[in-house]
Amino acid sequence: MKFELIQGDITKVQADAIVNAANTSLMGGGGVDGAIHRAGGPAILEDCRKIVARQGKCATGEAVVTTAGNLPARYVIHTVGPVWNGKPKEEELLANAYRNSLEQAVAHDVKTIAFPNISTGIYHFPKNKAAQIAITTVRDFSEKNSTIEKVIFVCFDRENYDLYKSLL
Ligand code: AR6
Repeated sequence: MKFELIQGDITKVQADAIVNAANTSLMGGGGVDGAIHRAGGPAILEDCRKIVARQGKCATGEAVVTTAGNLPARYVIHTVGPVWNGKPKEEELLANAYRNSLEQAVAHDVKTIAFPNISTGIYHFPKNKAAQIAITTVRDFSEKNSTIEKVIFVCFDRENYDLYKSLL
């Protein structure tokens, strides 16, 4: 598995799947979630509604898959990161969000996947801790799985980009 690091807007990234930092309602929001729904168009929300009708809300740490609509990707993998309150359980939930997104990617034969820095915006997870969890979780997963060829970490802000650069 190859790792790539870029600074920019995930809606512009060409990959089989891009990951969305959603909320449990799956009905859209601000941050990267808002950007993905705006750029991808209404087909994404339509799929989200169907998923919620079928199986209810998406629990924190879980992941679901929809079309990517007009985005240059095949799928959007929506996962829900934890809101940061400083409890150890939140670190586990963030790791689950990355792991379950990767599991969904494998199930959909995704070879290239792009991740935003889940939970580090509106949900206030400390960026340094989040970057370590993201990289460790993806690396551990890659040791057991060889079907995903490339993981792209997409950092929107310079602080995250610099953190990832030094950790990778
Ligand atoms: N491309 C890549 N990364 C982005 C983009 C973009 N276009 N826009 C923002 N980021 P956030 P969260 C970065 O707040 O903390 C939503 O309302 C941003 O700089 O999007 O998981 C949801 O509906 C930050 O580093 O997600 C939830 O309610 C990272 O993406 C809630 O926010 C995550 O920031 C989820 O909060």
